[in-house]
Amino acid sequence: MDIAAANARWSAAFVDELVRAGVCDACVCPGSRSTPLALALAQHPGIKLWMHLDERSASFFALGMAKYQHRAVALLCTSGSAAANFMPAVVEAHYARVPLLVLTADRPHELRDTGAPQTIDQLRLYGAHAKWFVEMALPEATPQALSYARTIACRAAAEALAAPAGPVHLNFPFREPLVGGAADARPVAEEGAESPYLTVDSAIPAPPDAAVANLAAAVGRCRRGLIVCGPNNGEDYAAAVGRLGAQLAFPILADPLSQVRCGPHDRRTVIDSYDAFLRIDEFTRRYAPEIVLRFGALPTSKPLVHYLEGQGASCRQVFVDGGGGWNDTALMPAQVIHADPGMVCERLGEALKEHRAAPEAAAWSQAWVRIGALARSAIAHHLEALDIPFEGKVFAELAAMVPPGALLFAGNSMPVRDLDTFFPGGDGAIRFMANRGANGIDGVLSSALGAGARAGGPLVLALGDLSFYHDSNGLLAAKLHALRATIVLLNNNGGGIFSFLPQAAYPEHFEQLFGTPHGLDFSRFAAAYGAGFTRIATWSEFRCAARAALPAQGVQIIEVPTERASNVRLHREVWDSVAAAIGPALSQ
Ligand SMILES: Cc1ncc(C[n+]2csc(CCOP(=O)(O)OP(=O)(O)O)c2C)c(N)n1
Ligand SMILES: [Mg+2]
Repeated sequence: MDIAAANARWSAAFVDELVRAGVCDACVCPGSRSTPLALALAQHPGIKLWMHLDERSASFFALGMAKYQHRAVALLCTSGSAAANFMPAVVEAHYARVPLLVLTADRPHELRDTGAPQTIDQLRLYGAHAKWFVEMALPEATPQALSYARTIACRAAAEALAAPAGPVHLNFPFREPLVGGAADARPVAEEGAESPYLTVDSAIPAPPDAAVANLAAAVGRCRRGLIVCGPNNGEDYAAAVGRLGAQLAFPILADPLSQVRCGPHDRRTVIDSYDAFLRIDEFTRRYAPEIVLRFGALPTSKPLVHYLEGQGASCRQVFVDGGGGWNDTALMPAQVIHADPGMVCERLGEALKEHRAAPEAAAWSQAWVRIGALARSAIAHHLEALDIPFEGKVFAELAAMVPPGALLFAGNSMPVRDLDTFFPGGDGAIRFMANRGANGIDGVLSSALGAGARAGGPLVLALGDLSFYHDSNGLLAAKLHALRATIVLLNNNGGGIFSFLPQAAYPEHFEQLFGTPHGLDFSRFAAAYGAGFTRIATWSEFRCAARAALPAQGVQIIEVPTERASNVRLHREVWDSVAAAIGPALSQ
């Protein structure tokens, strides 16, 4: 048997079928064992190849790209520890429901557990984090074997995309010779028809009629209803939920990552400043909901999560999840509806067509909207008067500058929280992203660059210094693939979030264990990767740098130097200003 030809033919059939199933991007890392698949991906005209030198960065790049496009992206590496480097991104893809097609090359079975080089146990390497695992057969060029390769390609793409989307792992053993069959490695379209070898149709379910009727009855009686929109990747239900909130007089507490806070949809009851005013005990005592309709993942805001967890059993909490998941940490009696969120909003709206919000319900909603506006304007006034660098103000400044159609990616730790607190709602359709599946500070740069590589508008990434350092290897992708990005580096020389936590009260080992100052000079990273670099000292310098960076070519890094201890004080001053502004409204 001609092994080289079988490897090439098998890989070409598999890749050809991936393309028919809708895959058009592949992130590939170098190595020998993966050669047949790498060649097939490089030679297929339907595949855009994104070459990466570091598997961890490659996998996060693929994750960001797949997440932005709601489309499966293929990811390939050689055998051994290369495959293990995909683990953090696979974990994030699992929890964030991102369709990743992870292809790992492996030694053939006779070379496993024999001391052969670059050989580890790759079977079910990602454990329960992969939705589906297949140990592929050894390549053969028989019609039946090629049908098998095509079938697996179609099934894998469909499985990765089916709700809840997630990573699929296919392990490919290859025998040598790995090259030499190239003549047969061209796309083998002639072996199949134009359409995919097999199609898989799956859909997110519509809500059961009984659940809608039951909920409509409860909502119809309710005078104090609330909608909470947690992180959700895509604006699929923003219009429907906006309409429902206005119709029912239910305030909508919209996490920026829900895609409901900003956009041209009905935002009359959308509240964007809850993170600041739900810290006020007097407010949370007086404003207790009877029903909460919850969409998306757990909200970013801690005060919001505490508020929801603090509601007693008299509050009916209803979770809507199109992916069949579970997004509740409160362990309270609740109702879960596994159905399409947009459809739930629409069906509920239809069922309550004749319903007119009671005066008490309208007053409840107006009070939330008024207090939300008071909080937002208190924040704006406070920030206006602040002329020193402050991490929160970066997001208010960006809100005034990023154009509709932009992608704003926030790093974990404080950036994503500051985005929540300081980025006001608006008409401009801005896509917000963050890695909130596992909340890691790894892979942020690469995920943003991967998403930005396929985004129509400019990419703005705001992240902390440790997150930047953690994935600085990811910058190479921008150089290799001529990507554009504005990176706002919030440099507080360590982990700023820990200064907000109880650990800060124990100074003896605080800096060593939590603050972790490093003293890195980030301009050197920029120079190494050919990125522009500006360190700002004033807000006018920030605006000037951001204005220049947004339309510029390449990567432009704007460093905002801040200080961890004063950052906590500045945040608390904002919250105090909000409490002072809202106090009179609460005592009325
Ligand atoms: C991979 C990973 N390691 C460790 C953590 C724990 N962690 C959470 S926030 C944080 C500090 C992040 O620092 P930075 O990116 O500078 O943001 P800042 O806290 O200063 O806003 C750490 C280490 C994590 N979330 N992910
Ligand atoms: Mg930091």
